[in-house]
Order: sequence, then C-alpha cells, then structure tokens
Amino acid sequence: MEYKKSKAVLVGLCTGEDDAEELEKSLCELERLLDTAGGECFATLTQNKDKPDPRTLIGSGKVEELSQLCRGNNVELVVFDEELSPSQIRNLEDDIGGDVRVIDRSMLILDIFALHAVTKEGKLQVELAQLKYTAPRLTGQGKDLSRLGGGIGTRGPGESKLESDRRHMKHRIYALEEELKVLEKNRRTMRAARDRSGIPKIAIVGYTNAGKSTLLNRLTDAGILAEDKLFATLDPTTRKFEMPSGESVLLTDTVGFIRKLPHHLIKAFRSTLDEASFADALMIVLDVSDPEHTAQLEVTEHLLEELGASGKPTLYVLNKCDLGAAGLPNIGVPAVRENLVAVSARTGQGIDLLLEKMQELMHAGKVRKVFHIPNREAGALNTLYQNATVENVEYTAEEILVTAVVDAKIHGMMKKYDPDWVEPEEE
Ligand SMILES: Nc1nc2c(ncn2[C@@H]2O[C@H](COP(=O)(O)OP(=O)(O)OP(=O)(O)O)[C@@H](O)[C@H]2O)c(=O)[nH]1
Ligand SMILES: [Mg+2]
Repeated sequence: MEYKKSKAVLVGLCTGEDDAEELEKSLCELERLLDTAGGECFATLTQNKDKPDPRTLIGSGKVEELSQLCRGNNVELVVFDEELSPSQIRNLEDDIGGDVRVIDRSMLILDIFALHAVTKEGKLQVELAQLKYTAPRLTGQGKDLSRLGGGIGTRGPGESKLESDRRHMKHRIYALEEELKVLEKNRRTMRAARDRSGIPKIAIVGYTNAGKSTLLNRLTDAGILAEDKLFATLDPTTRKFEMPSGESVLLTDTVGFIRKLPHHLIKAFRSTLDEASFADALMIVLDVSDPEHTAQLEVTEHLLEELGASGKPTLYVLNKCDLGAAGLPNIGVPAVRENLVAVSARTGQGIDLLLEKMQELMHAGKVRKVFHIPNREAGALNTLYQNATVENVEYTAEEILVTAVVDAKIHGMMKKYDPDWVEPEEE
C-alpha cells in the first residue's frame, strides 16, 4: 500500500537539564518511525519546561508557534514524542486549528504495527490496541470520524471499526478479546506441543532493526521479510534448526523492542512477546554499528525483565560487524563478555563461531551423566530419549547404561538412576 507522504512536525518536551541529549535521540528515532509510517519530517520543535502543561503538554506560546509553523507550510500532522491524553489531543487540535491532526509516539507505533501485521492474531492485537488507545483519542469533540479517511494515525485493520459508533466500540473490544483468547489458547497448545518435543527453544530478541530476522534467515531458510524499517516483524516465526552436532533447536524470531514502548502496547502484544518468556535461552541481537547500541541493550534487558524473560542463559550477538564497529563494544558487566560473538547476519561473517556459542548456550546448565537403568525399567530410557541428548547406550545383563546430557529438571526426574546423585541444598 502506498500512502502519500504526510508532512509532519515532531514535538518534544524536555523537562530536566540532563534530558536534552536523551530527547534528541528519542526525536531522531521518532523521525525514523515517521519515515517507516510513510511520513516526512518537515521540522522538529522542542521546548524546555520544568513541568508539562496539563492542557496542551507544551506551553501556550509554543502551541502558537506550532500552529503558525503548520498552517504556513501545509503541515498535516504533528507527532508528539510524549504520550498525550485524549483531552490534550483535543486541545492541541483546537488550538492549532486547520485540519492538522495531532498524534503521539504510541499512536505512530501502532500505525506501523497496523501496516506490518500479517497474521490474524497480529491484526486482532493491533485492532484491539487501536480501539483502546487510538480510538478514544480520535473520537474527540467535533471530529467527524468518517472524514478522517486514512493517513498516519488512523489506518489499519481497525480503521473501518474506528468509524463506527462509539457505543459499538465496547462490543467490538469484547469480541476481539474473546477471539484473541481463542488464538492465545491455540498458541499455548502449540507451545505445549513444542515443549513435549523436548527440543530446546531459543528466542531471538533485541531492539528493532538489529537484524533478528536477517539472522534467522541466515541460519534457516525462514524467508522472513527483513528490511531497513522499524518493526518490520510483528508476528513471531519459529523454525527448527539443526546444529552442526546434529542436535535440533527451535529458533523464534520476535517483535523488536524500542525505547518508550508504552505499557498498553506491551499488554496488547503480550501473547506474541511471551515467546521470549517461554524460551529456554535467548540470543540478544545488537546492531553494533548503531552508536546507540548500549542504550538499546539496556532497553532490551529492561523489557525482558518486565516480560519475566530475564535470567535465562543468554548469548549476545553483536551484529552488523561488517559495518566496521571499532572493537568490541562496551556492554556492561565483564561476565557478559564471555557470552558474546561478533557476526554479520548479512555477509555470514562469524556465523561459524556463533554456532559454537549456540552449542554452548544449549548446554548451559546441563551436565553429562551415566544413568544406570535396570532392565525392567527400560521405559526410563524413553524419557531420556525425549528430553535429553542421549550419547551412548550400553546393555548389560542387569541394566542399561545410558550416557546423556541432561538439564537440571530431567536430571532431578532421573536421579534414582544416577549413582552420583547429591540432593541439592535447600536455598
Ligand atoms: N550491514 C548489515 N546490515 C544488516 C545486517 N543484518 C541485518 N542488516 C540490515 O538491517 C536491517 C534490519 O534487519 P532486520 O533483520 O529486518 O532487523 P530486525 O531486527 O528483524 O528488525 P525488526 O523486525 O524491524 O524489529 C535490514 O536492512 C538488514 O538488511 C548485517 O549483519 N550487516
Ligand atoms: Mg524482524
């Protein structure tokens, strides 16, 4: 779908002295988001103000300046970096006048999600988030929704629904939630099936545009769309991958993270974001050619924590090393450095080493043990075949000797067959 480029002004508010640099970066990113949504940045306006104005966020003098800028240059859209309340949007639109539309960063991100959602679940999640967040902000006083007619901040699967009467919105929200529940249940069933398969799961996570999809494409022939756009991927894709050792893993490409990802968006996309929480291990992909990668890692780790997905064995994949980032980046704690590998998902550089590291990752926390299974309990051998890497099986007169690499859980289940078993100390 092609949209005509909307000319837009970006607005940022700086509330503390130290914030200036942070705001500049955030506005740069907002410009990239706008570009991804098909808009064009005409100008950027910032204001230093200790306290946001409750009525219009920025002060009235600044609103006047904004109004003149927009109306004198045929600007159709204003995007605020900060979250706006429905009433702030109404006040701003009234004060600016003309037909200028005001949206915030969240609405812009949702708009991109609407453009990029492919699966039914993705589309329903977007529509629900739009109904809950965007719609109340669009159905303000004096606004005739049927005249909005597309454009940034109004399009997507929910577009036609947004036009319907407000009274119907509640019903639609309910219906969507019910439909999503069914899909979530399917997702859970699929997850359970994957769990039963005993194949370890690695989630590929990281900041948007880091190269997650390119990496999965490089390792498997997943054929996922990878492009220089933010949030190119919305729907998780899982592929089985055979390591050089012959072991299989399930690799899942996930939706990217971004700073200031609003809580309601996390909530709306919970079931897809949860792919990371259910993984056995994580590969965090970083774009080391981006000077912001350290901050991006912080955002990523923070969001993983929020999702309850932190603390898993993690491999840090320093991607885009073909672009010549100088040396290893500084990514915090020294212990982390052992688990990192520099690659280029685009050229294939470093992928061999990545595979070795992935192998280590899969074996993190696992031990190699020889289990002594009495012949009459041969069924236990099946448990090992299903849940561990069986390396050798030897049959003697009374028992089966099985050498297998097991994780802590399976080791516990099979403890009676391990003569060296020591009961772990209570914490
Ligand atoms: N030079 C270079 N570019 C890369 C590399 N890996 C990915 N890219 C490019 O970076 C852009 C983003 O790649 P994607 O794989 O779509 O990134 P992603 O992390 O999946 O991004 P989202 O799905 O949007 O969150 C694309 O234009 C890729 O071609 C790399 O190793 N080197
Ligand atoms: Mg992607």
